[in-house]
Amino acid sequence: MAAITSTPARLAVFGGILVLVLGAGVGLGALVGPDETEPTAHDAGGHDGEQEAGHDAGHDEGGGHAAATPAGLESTAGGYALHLVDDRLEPGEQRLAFHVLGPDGAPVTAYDVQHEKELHLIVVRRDLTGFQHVHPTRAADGTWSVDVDLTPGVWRVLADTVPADGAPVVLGTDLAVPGDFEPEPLGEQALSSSVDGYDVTLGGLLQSGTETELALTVTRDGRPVTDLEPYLGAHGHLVALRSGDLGYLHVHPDEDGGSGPAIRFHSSFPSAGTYRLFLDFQHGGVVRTASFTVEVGGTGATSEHGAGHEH
Ligand SMILES: [Cu+2]
Repeated sequence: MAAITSTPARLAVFGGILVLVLGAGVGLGALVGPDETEPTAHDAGGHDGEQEAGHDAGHDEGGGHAAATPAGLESTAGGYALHLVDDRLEPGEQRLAFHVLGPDGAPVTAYDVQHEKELHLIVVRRDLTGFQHVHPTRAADGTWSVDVDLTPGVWRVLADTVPADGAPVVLGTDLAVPGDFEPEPLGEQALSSSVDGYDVTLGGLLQSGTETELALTVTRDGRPVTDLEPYLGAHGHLVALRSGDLGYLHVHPDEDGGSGPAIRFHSSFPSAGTYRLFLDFQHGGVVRTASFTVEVGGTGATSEHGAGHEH
């Protein structure tokens, strides 16, 4: 501490701080994902751009603003549109067919690959039950199709994709399934979940407006599972949806992740509130999904303040 006396030493220190700040900015941009910062994604929708600007103006906390608006809230974004061939399907096992329409209105037939697939599709009922993360097949004419299992209610269909020559985009639209709808409550926060004899425990900071690391630890019969298998290029895939509007959060697996028992992810919760998390992991050649309801606290609140604010 006492060593910093000469001007060159101070300059060196300031230089070091500057590099650190710039480094943090680059890292955050990479984690948030290019679609949230890509100007072209907002050029096509002036409304979206204004919303983003409003968020930026209203929040002076550094780092959190980039994730203020979750993805998947719009059926048309960045010049692309999600179009269901039939937006009403009967309950049961059904073939869901759709197009991603490009700026020219024609189905997109060329995509970039992300996580080993051209398109990741989330199909979930609006009460956040019936979650399915599937990978449709594409016909040469750009028609995507996949088998899904439906129950009566309104469903959300979210397509996470990267059209070739375009920015990454997440498009969402509704699908109606007729019949007697029995809404299921989300339930209280639960940081552990059981599926097929596996127990998964969620750890990490559940606070909005900041980059947060989530760790999901998999055990079986009380023993850590250390031989999780790669699935789509990672040892687990996490999807987070906001209750109420089913806003879709970008969640990025830790590059250095091992084969368990802990799988680590980075994300930013855009607001306080209730979220549902879905973890896909593979073990013994089978992909399973563990799900969690979590309550996320407010921006910048201490845990004490947050608890008082929420209850
Ligand atoms: Cu996928």
